[in-house]
Formats: sequence, structure tokens, C-alpha cells
Amino acid sequence: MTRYLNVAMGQLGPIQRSDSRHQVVARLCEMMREARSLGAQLIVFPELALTTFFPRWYIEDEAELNSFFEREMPGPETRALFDLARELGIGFYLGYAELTQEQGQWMRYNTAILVDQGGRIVGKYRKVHLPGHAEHEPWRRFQHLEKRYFTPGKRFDVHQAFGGIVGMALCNDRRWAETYRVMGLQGVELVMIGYNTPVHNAPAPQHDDLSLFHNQLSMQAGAYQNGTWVVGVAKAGMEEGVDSIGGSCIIAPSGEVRACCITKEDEVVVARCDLDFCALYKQTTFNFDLHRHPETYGLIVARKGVTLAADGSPWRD
Ligand code: CDV
Repeated sequence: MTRYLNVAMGQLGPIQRSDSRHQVVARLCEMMREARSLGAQLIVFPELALTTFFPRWYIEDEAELNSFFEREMPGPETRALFDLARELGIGFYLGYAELTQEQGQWMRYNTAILVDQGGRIVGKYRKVHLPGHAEHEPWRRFQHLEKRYFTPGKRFDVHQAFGGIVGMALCNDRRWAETYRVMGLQGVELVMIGYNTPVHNAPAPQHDDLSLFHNQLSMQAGAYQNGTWVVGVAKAGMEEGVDSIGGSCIIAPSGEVRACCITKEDEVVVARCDLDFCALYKQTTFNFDLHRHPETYGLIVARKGVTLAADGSPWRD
């Protein structure tokens, strides 16, 4: 029997700083209901979907910073999402800021969880590629302090769930080929990626006009080169004076866009994803066993950045 999975994008419009968790969770619940009524078995929400995108501010007060984080999941405000998921029989992916204790030390992560149709957490992912900067840089129109506020995650795991092999990533991860390939090597069939991408890129404003193009380009390449579905979901629109792209889309293993959102507001769009369609790519052009040459790829893990000799020529080990 063909393994169809009906997946919804739960794109969010902006969340302002004054919006309460209660208000945001109510929006998410409404989208969950809509998704289920459209036949979805799983809804994918954006990165940091419970609050405004707070890394845009340099926040010195610990208590204020921590107010954007969740200490437990589900917590008092988010439990409604889990209860509704169980009631409706729909799973969800949710991005949020995680505050947790490890060996007596408080740690902050940019996290996503996967919750099954019974309301159980079946996977957790902590963002690996944290963009931006760690110090206050007042020359920017707005800050992007992910490197200050979060510790990078360490793994790209996949999970057996929703009738297939699924994986998670967050925002900037989608621009890196390694993200998809590490999951591709574990047989991933559906990669979920929530994002917050400002239109304006302070270090490279020349890219601003290409923001939507780069968004789609990265996810299409990742999908095709690994024979997997990719579901990319934005928090979009004008949030606290900063405009972020929409462009949420579901991409097939062929690299084709299967469905996309057309607004920068709360929007639900559902697509039927045939997980068996992945095999058409995984067993032919991208049959890793037949065609990859890992013995030639050593530099990918041996080197972090480009290494050149003093005269600018390529460095040979
Ligand atoms: N939240 C993100 O990771 N945003 C980055 C921006 C800063 C470029 C992104 O890759 O979309």
C-alpha cells in the first residue's frame, strides 16, 4: 500500500512582543483544527513559534531574556496544543526556545519537537547552525543574536514516525548541504524546517532581493539530492518593524514545489506526500550505495573552513 502522508504547513504571520503565549497558542490551535479539517495528519509550525523573534534585540536582563524561553514542554501554556493534537489525532512540529538544566548548568537551545497523533513527543532537535553574532553590533538595523543566546545542537537524528523516516532542522540549517545529507544517509523521507528569515541581511544587503529565491533554492536542492520531501514553514511578515519572508513550501523528492503559501499571515496549506516517491530517487540517481565515494570526501569533516597556503594557493595536507 502506498504510504501517503497528508502534511500541513502552519505558516504564522508576525508575533509582536506584546502578544501573550496564550494568544499565540490559540492561533496555533486554530490552525491545527483547520489542518485536520483539511485532512492533515501532521502540521509543521515555524521556528521560535511561541514568541516574537527575540534575537533581534540585545537583552542584558537575564529574567527578561528567560521570559522568551520554555522551561518545560508541555508547560502550562503549551499543554493545550498537546491536548488538541490528541483530541484531533494530528501530529505537529513546533519550534521554541528551550531553557534546560544540564549537570547543574542552565543551557539555552533553539529547539524543535515532533509530537505524534497521540500527543506524545517522539523527537527533539536542537539547532546546529546558529547564524548571526554574539556581541552587540549597534551598526545593524536590528540584531541577530542567536550565537549569544543559544548553544549549538550536536545531532541530526531521524525518527520512525508517521509511517516513514522523518527528520527536523531549523532555519539556517536549510542552507547547508550537510544538514540534508546527514539525514539522507539515515534514509530520511521527510525533513521539517521552521524558519524566521528577515528580508534584510545586514552583512550582505545585496542578498535582500534574493531572500525568497535562496530559501527555495536551498530546500529544493536538499530535497532532490537526497530523494526526500522537505517542508519549510515561515514565521512571516512585519514583526516589530522587521519584515520577514514568507515562501513556506512543500518540496517533493523530485525537487519540484508541491504546494506553497501565498500570504505573509497565518495560513494553512495541505499537500499529500507520497513517501514511497522517495525511492524513485533514492534507488536511482541518488543511490548512495552505488554512486557515492566517501573515500574522497574526507575534507568535509576534516576541515571547518577554507584552508589556503600563505600565497593564496590551495593548501595540500
Ligand atoms: N533564524 C535564522 O536562522 N535566520 C537566518 C538569517 C539570519 C539569514 C536564515 O538563515 O534564514
